Amino acid sequence: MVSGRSDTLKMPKAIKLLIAGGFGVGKTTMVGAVSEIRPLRTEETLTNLSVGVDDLSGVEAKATTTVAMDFGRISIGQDFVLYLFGTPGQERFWFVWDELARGALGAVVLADTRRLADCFPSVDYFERRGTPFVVAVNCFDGAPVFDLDEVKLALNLGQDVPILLCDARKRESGKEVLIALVKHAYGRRPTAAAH
Ligand SMILES: Nc1nc2c(ncn2[C@@H]2O[C@H](COP(=O)(O)OP(=O)(O)OP(=O)(O)O)[C@@H](O)[C@H]2O)c(=O)[nH]1
Ligand SMILES: [Mg+2]
Repeated sequence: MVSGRSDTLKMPKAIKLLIAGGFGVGKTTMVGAVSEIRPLRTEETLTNLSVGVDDLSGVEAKATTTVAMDFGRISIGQDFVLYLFGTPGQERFWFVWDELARGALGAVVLADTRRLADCFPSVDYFERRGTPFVVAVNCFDGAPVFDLDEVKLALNLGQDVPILLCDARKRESGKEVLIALVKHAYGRRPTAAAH
C-alpha cells in the first residue's frame, strides 16, 4: 500500500440510471445537457411513417428520433458516477426497454404538460418492475404551468414518488433531477448505499 490513508483509494460508486418518458419529451436533450463525455446517440430522421403515429404537437421542429438509446456519464462529487441511458420514445422501439432497464438503480420519467398522458406507459412500466423513479416535468416554452400536486394527482402517482420541475436543456437542472432520483432510490433501499 502506497499510503496509510485507505480513503485515498476509494473508488466512486457506479450507478446506472434510465432517462425515460414519451416521444419527444426531451430525453436525448437531457442526457446531452448533463453528460460530461460526448454523449452516444442513435438518432434517425423522422420519416412519413411517423405521420399519424407520433404526436409532434409542441415539438414540430423535431426532425430526428432515438431508435436505440442515448448514453452519457456524469460524476456527482467524488462518490458517484452516474451512467445515463436514455430510452427511445417511439412505441415501436419499446422492446429495447427491458434490456436497458436491467441493473438500473432508478429512472427519470420526463413529462410534458401538453401531452401528459404520454408518460403513463413509462410510469406503469417502472411501477410494474418495482424500479424507483422520479417524475420530472420538462418546462417547454408556452406549455401550461400546473401545480405539481395537480400533475401528481393526474398521473395517479404514489405519495412517495418525487415530482419536480426541470429544463432538460440545462445541466444544473438535469443534475438536480438526477440527485433527487439517487436520494429517492437509496431512500427506498437503505442498505444499498453501503454496497
Ligand atoms: N423549449 C424547450 N425545448 C426542448 C426542451 N427539451 C427538449 N426540447 C426540444 O424538444 C425536442 C425533443 O427533444 P428530444 O431530446 O429529441 O426528445 P426525446 O424525448 O429524446 O425524443 P425521442 O427520442 O424521439 O422520443 C427537441 O427539438 C429539443 O430541442 C425544453 O426543455 N424546452
Ligand atoms: Mg431521444
